[in-house]
Amino acid sequence: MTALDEPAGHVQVPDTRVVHGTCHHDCPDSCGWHVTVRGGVAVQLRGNPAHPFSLGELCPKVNRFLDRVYSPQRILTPLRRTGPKGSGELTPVSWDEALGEIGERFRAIIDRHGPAAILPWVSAGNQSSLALLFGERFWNRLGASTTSGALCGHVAKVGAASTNGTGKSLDPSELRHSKLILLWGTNTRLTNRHLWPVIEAARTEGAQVVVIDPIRTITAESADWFVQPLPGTDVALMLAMMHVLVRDGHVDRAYVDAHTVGFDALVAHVAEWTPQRAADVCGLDVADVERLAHLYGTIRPTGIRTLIGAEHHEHGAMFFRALTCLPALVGDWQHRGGGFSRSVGIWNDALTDDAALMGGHLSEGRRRSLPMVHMGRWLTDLSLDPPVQALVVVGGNPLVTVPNAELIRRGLERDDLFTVVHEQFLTDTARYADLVLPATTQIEALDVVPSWGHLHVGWNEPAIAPLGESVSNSELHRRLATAMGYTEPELHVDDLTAIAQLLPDVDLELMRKEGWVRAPYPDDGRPFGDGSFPTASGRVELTSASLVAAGHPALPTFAPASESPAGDPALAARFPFTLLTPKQHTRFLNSSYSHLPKHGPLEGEPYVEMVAADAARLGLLDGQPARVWNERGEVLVPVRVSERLREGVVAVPWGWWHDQHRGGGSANSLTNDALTDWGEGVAYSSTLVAVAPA
Ligand SMILES: Nc1nc2c(c(=O)[nH]1)N[C@H]1C(S)=C(S)[C@@H](COP(=O)(O)OP(=O)(O)OC[C@H]3O[C@@H](n4cnc5c(=O)[nH]c(N)nc54)[C@H](O)[C@@H]3O)O[C@H]1N2
Ligand SMILES: Nc1nc2c(c(=O)[nH]1)N[C@H]1C(S)=C(S)[C@@H](COP(=O)(O)OP(=O)(O)OC[C@H]3O[C@@H](n4cnc5c(=O)[nH]c(N)nc54)[C@H](O)[C@@H]3O)O[C@H]1N2
Ligand code: SF4
Ligand SMILES: [Mo]
Repeated sequence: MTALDEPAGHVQVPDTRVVHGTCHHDCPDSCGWHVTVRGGVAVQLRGNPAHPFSLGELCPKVNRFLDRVYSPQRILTPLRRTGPKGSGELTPVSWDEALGEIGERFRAIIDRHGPAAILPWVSAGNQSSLALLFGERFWNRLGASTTSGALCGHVAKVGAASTNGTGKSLDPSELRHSKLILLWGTNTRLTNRHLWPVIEAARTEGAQVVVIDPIRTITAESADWFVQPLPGTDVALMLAMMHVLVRDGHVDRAYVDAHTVGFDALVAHVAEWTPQRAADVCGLDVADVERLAHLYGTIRPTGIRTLIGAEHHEHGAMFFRALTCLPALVGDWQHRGGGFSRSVGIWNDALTDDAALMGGHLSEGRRRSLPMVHMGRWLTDLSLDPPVQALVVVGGNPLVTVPNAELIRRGLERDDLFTVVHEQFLTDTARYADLVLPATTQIEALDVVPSWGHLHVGWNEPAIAPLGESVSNSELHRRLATAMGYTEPELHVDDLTAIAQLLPDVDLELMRKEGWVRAPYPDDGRPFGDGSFPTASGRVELTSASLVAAGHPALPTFAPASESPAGDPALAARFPFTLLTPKQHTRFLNSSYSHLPKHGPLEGEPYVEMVAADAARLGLLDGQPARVWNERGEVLVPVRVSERLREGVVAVPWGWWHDQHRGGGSANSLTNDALTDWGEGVAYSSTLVAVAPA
């Protein structure tokens, strides 16, 4: 059925209503939308013009969201595997049968191995609060293992917190007050499109925009100036900027004396980081290093905007540690529009009681935790005590989204692993499930959506009833609790009650009517306007005793990634290219949409992008099939010759499913599953590959 078709035998009902909701995708914009419903069918989904951040616009993915909702490929009943794992051969079963089987398998595993042998793997396919967090009540009660670290965002937070004592940063909408905007490792026009008008507004007031990225992205194309360092080298660039700030007298000494610790040690440390040294490490002209430092030293206020691109390296936390030293040196936190801006989800903490929603008190002891990123490793490690015997994937497609995917595939192939996937579609991961359970889409379930790109928590009113037998994430976990015979009332509360527990001080009727509630944020726009920082010293820690205690350098320090040309020349002799796998498509949101007919095919097929000089050296022509490989896996993709990269750097776009690549595999068949320096994030971009004609 398509969005505009009425169900068979349906008689047109005159009542048409408009329901407001909030996009659930793991995207900073958390747009507000209006769904027009006629006779129980959603017939139109459009941006809500009153939404304070998205102002009525959605995006090329979600403009066609109803194609997703009413896709003939939607999973609408529980399914049980009938063929080999990975074959995707499944047959419909009832919820009773599916839950009966889960209860039986879980009890047997608990008897033999204990509850820690069961692991929920929850990702942000739906980042609404109930979808993401309510299920934790059940897993706490069960005593299942849990995952630590994250695929996205956590490293930026802990890196920033090691300098400032908190991951809090500037509301990105405050960039309209900046006079210099550094978009450092973020592709705003693609990944955070509703922020672009704010940047354009600052520009009309005279702000300059500089993009710092190893790829000449569409955002770089729109900048006043584009700086293109080699991947993973930015910390060297920051140290040279500090060197110039000191050398040329651009440090705000009064601010530094009052609000930082370790300045003298930093000055000694950066003395060796001449612009020439950084230029050599980053592959930049020394004049460009000087110019960037000069602009930063002389233009107040400067707003530095960054998201996730730079986090996905072995030294991802150090990037944020070093970056957050810069605003303190120039005193930028004093000025409206000065400082640095990452995810602002943390400001919602003043409204949301996540702990109450997750029900930690239901857990009898500490739950074992395994790094989210190391999925392939722990799924294939039978020496773990206990080994993972049951995996429940909710809101994630790890075979496409997690590094070292071929190792994950080997884990998912284990005959003795009981895998349950709660999904809307038969994803690459769901094809390996013993049971696939049908999930609702955002217009079918009540929820609230905290944003990480603006300060509004959005209300999401269900517009239509769940399609088929699909259930929301919260309903799934209520049913799992029933299947296990758990009777604690917290496990069975309805969605509205759970939302009230999450937002104890919010007038929910008002929020429901208006569509959102704004998180508290300083009126004068300055997150650290009073000059105090929640570190041990109460100041910005240019030197950090707590980092030293955790085994890290006291000062911001550059080191090449272990898997990089400078970090391992012997490996680089075999795999000479650094691989980037950025978000590239206007019609994809992470792994969602590439399989839908009005999304995927319009983006063409996945490819490996490289500059003409590299292609010529490899004997490859534009459009010719190439093999891209390393010791973890390979993909076969056509070559796209472009001028967007540096020599020695190639890019394979990410988000496509395995069957959309010739010969299977996907970008993450190649990527490095090393943990970041701290924060247990992913070093996706610390990856070396070889490329040759296929
Ligand atoms: N190589 C490489 N890999 C990356 C990245 C990269 O840049 N390069 N980026 C990383 C980043 S930043 C992120 S955040 C992750 C994202 O990784 P994921 O969170 O795994 O990816 P998504 O595609 O956002 O969502 C996964 C699934 O959630 C399902 N889903 C949507 N709504 C619901 C729901 O309400 N309930 C249930 N049960 N399922 C639902 C969708 O159908 C989809 O299949 O990927 C990471 N992986
Ligand atoms: N259209 C679309 N929008 C999305 C998504 C999507 O899949 N599609 N995903 C959403 C999600 S989950 C997230 S987390 C955000 C992420 O939003 P962004 O962080 O903006 O996106 P990324 O593509 O992960 O990385 C941004 C840039 O970092 C660059 N980069 C990589 N390594 C380095 C480095 O060493 N130094 C520097 N300076 N730059 C580097 C990449 O080349 C890339 O252009 O986007 C969200 N929005
Ligand atoms: S995916 Fe992002 S930009 Fe698109 S509608 Fe959702 S929140 Fe807005
Ligand atoms: Mo993300």
